[in-house]
Amino acid sequence: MSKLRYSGNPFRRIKYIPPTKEILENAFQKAKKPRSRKKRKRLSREEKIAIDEGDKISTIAQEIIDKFSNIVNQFPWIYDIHPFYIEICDLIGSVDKIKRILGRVDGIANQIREIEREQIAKLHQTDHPLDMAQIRREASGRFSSLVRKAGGDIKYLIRTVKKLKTIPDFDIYSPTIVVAGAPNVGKSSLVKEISSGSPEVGEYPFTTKEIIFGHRDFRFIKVQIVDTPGLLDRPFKERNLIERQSIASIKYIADLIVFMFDMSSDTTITLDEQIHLLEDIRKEFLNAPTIKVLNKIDILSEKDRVNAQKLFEEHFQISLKDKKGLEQLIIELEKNINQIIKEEEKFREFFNLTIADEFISKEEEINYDI
Ligand SMILES: Nc1nc2c(ncn2[C@@H]2O[C@H](COP(=O)(O)OP(=O)(O)O)[C@@H](O)[C@H]2O)c(=O)[nH]1
Ligand SMILES: [Mg+2]
Repeated sequence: MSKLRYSGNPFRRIKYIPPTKEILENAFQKAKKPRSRKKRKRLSREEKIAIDEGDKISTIAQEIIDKFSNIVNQFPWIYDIHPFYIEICDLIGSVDKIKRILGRVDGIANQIREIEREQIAKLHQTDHPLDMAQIRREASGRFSSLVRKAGGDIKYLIRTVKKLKTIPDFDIYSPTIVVAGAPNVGKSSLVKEISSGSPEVGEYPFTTKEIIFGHRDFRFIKVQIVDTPGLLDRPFKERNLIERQSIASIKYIADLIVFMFDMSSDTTITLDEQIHLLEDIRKEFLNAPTIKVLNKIDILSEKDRVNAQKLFEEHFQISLKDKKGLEQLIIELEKNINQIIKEEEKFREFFNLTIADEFISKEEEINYDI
């Protein structure tokens, strides 16, 4: 992927979309104020009135055109939006509908310009002040009905943008670790433990589900850590369309999956089901390597831990409660992140760097105090 213009949530750049009622009110209000009066002394009364009425028409037209153009210009250019945000945008509303609406809004601005021209031409064809006022009123009427026609469209934009802005600011040029596993295994605890600062809780606005974003600097690489409660914790076949689509959007940002197991009596789904869930996630997130983590070893018997060795093969055993095993896990995360940065073109291009191998193989010298 070539470099995109926006990092973070591209919809947050949209500052304000005024409702059509406000656009009209402001435009008419502005037209009430008299324009400059210079160089008018030698003109006849009729000529002055024609100029005034023409000014009013142009002021209203210009105000409406400015507002409509501003709406269109505030939207990020579709080719500059990361697929993660496109996918979510399609869940919240419809990317196609937004495109069509912006096209219509742009079209209306052009029509307003056209009406302005027509009505001003008419002004010059009469010498009667009453006719002139009538021509201006006719212009106002035509502007109003055109703008009102866009009312529903603009309302849709306002509503959709409000929701779009609640999506977290995700940095598309930072590698992302996604934490998955059954409910209650300790996903949120892990994100909290390994993030610096407190994770940001955002929303997937189309469901009641949230998305939790944390960050951690692995030396000079800023990594995002994501927890998606209620999304990556149940078998995929049980999901509805919206949840499946949400998972599809996460696929675009997941570079590394941490899958957590719980063998304690806390567990909400059986170990077999947890293993199935992992298989599901592996299938779904084909391009992201998975690191398996067994949590809560503080309340596991030695027998369980030995069993886990057989069951999960290569995996990490930790206790978030006792802060055990975290150093090794973090070293493994960093190793994987370095590898991903080296291999993934999107990061290589952005960082524009070649990480020297000797830099990567020095983990043992670093103090992983957390
Ligand atoms: N005994 C023990 N409890 C833990 C450990 N990690 C998390 N928990 C508890 O497990 C419960 C669920 O943790 P949470 O992080 O919310 O899990 P999530 O649902 O996967 O996000 C909480 O009550 C935690 O305090 C651990 O290492 N040992
Ligand atoms: Mg949680």
